[in-house]
Amino acid sequence: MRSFLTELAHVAGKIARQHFRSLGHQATSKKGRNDYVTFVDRNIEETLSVRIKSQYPDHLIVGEETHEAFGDYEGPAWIIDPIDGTTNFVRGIPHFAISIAYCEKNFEPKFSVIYDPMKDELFFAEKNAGVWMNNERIYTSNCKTLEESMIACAAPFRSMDATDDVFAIIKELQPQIDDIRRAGCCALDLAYTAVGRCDAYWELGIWPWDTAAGELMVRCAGGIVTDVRGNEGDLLTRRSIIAAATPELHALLSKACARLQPWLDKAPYTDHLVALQKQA
Ligand code: LIP
Repeated sequence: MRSFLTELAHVAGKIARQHFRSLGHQATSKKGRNDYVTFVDRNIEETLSVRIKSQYPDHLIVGEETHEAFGDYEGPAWIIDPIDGTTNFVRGIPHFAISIAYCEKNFEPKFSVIYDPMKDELFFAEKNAGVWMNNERIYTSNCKTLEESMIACAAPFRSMDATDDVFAIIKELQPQIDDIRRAGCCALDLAYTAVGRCDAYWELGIWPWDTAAGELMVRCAGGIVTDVRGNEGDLLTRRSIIAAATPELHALLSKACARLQPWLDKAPYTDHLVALQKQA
């Protein structure tokens, strides 16, 4: 599985590199406010789906651009983000990634890969085994306090309703921590938390394809991942995330982010994959 995932990541990365900084405006369309999709996203997702289906015809594929109906499906599934950080990609900022998670059953990731094609960094995780960056075993930092922490996060960019709460959290945190980063690629925020470049990451508004691969990575590297209410499971309904290097830092960050909890009961955060499927 490791070599298959690595091959998928490299094939996808090659396509992304070929088209980086060569997209005209016509090549970009918007699914919503600040929600870009390019033919490159679609091309990569299609290429990955064809390769996966030729090897595993019965497996389900849940991709950012196209997802099959899954009903009560509990079998093997692949969760794919062909380009996480599409806005960076479209603007020529070399910080985006291909994110692929393989779930053997119940949508619980067992293997995952995140590939940054511009820096040629490949992060691979296997449940109960560990995480590697370009074949080197990696671990989260041992950071337990806010004072020493570098914390990745996101500013609201599609739905703006929670903006005041998100910036209130940043305002409270910033004087207490080392610094924040808003780099625009959830998958790499999680990979960087796994490798100890960042100590934690939080965001409201994520989708399973943004987080599936990276969640496994942070856990396998020794960290903790939940939503803003402290729930660990339910990948398919997750719309928020707090990932941290240690339980201590996770607890401090969860407390700081508590004001986000009520948003999970409000639109658009009540939209999640299971709910959307029921509406369809
Ligand atoms: C998104 C980024 C965004 C980040 C999200 C997600 P997508 O990628 O653009 O900055 O906050 O978590 O990673 O969905 O546009 O490829």
